[in-house]
Amino acid sequence: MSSNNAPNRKDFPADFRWGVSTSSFQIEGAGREDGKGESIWDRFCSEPGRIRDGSNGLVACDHYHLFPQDLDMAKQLGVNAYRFSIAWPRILPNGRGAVNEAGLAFYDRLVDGMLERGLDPWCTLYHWDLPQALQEQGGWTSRDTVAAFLEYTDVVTRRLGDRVKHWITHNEPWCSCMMGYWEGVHAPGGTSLADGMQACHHVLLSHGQAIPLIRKNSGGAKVGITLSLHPISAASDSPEDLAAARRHDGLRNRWFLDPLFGRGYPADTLELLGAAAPKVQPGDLNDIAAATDFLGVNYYFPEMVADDPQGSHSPMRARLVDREGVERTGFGWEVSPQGLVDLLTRIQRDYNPAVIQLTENGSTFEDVLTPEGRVHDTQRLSYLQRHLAALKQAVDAGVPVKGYFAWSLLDNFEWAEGYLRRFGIAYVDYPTQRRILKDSGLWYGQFLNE
Ligand code: IFM
Repeated sequence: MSSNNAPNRKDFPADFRWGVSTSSFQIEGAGREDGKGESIWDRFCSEPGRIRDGSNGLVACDHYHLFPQDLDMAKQLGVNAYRFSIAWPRILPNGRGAVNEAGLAFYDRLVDGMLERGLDPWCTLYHWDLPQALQEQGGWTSRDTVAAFLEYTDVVTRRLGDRVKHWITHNEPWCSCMMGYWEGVHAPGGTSLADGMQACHHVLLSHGQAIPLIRKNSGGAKVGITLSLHPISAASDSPEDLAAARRHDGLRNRWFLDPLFGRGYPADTLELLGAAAPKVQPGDLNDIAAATDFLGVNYYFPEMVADDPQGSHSPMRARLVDREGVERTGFGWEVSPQGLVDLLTRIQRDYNPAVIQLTENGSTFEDVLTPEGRVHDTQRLSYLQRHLAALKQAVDAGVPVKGYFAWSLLDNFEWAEGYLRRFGIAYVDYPTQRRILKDSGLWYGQFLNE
């Protein structure tokens, strides 16, 4: 099953963290159980045409009820860390105010289940399922949502902070804000650039302001944020394309990294945004730059861009160009293990974080369940092996990556694509909810148990 140049676990430092990654809305289901409130994704799914297969997250992988077997499977794989997220509307069904004890009790059970199995819980506070009640008041475009996030963070970290010692404030602000408030493809479906930028600012602010609170409630915890980042190249060596690549990098990567690392928003990007730039209050940038313990990086694919003088695709006057003749995933994303090396070395060179955690990496392909009950996902297996080899290359080059979390343990609800895209290393047969480790999952288990 394993190719000749597949890496070996022993090639990595002995204390390297090996995990799997999941998120609440994508797997939990139990959408209307035990007092859970409505989230923006519940609402988005109910709007015709938003989700490609017309599905929703009401049942998903039914992890809410089946989590013991999912944790068993993670343990059996041999991972030592399990990344999950909390559904804010389970805890505070109206976003603020009344706390739903049943929601907290579920995460008690989940976290205790991890600890019983020797899995270190890595908790993401926000993986996109904002309470709909807060959206009614503007969602992340409203500064009040920052205060609401702090209230929610306080409740969760006071309850779980004795057992959870790794916290991620936000997952991929680009997706929750830009795809959700500007590009209109994610909940809540907004289409205003200014709203997207304002939402981003509030998300980053809520991250920074949550850090001291988490540290207070969870003694000794390690805290960070996870960004979706892309290595970016120019479509040609022309000065125009090179400048477009730099501009695109400004919005895609530097917009998040610069303020988190204390440099404020990039001046070139701010200038191009013009009136769409966010409103920033005195002290905000200082809060956003709160010291963290690690930077979470999610890597999927590189981007190539060309000059777009009319700015018809982006305010950065850059348009995405498909590199020809390259391997692609089922989503059409370019497969580039070298992109991972390039990205990690660039982050180290330009920002020098003390610790990087690769909190997501994975691929979607058409999977076939054979009559014998196997899934021979050769392409995903190869993707995994080659990205681990690239990771080793980065570690050997001195990049301080300390952990890898495969996205995802299970096939799940892939947002606007519904259940059409399978990212799991375990196949989920949705009608029966049976889980079947794919060849990629079986190999990951072998690798981990070497
Ligand atoms: O499924 C998503 C996840 O929720 C966030 N990162 C990217 C994954 C694949 O698209």
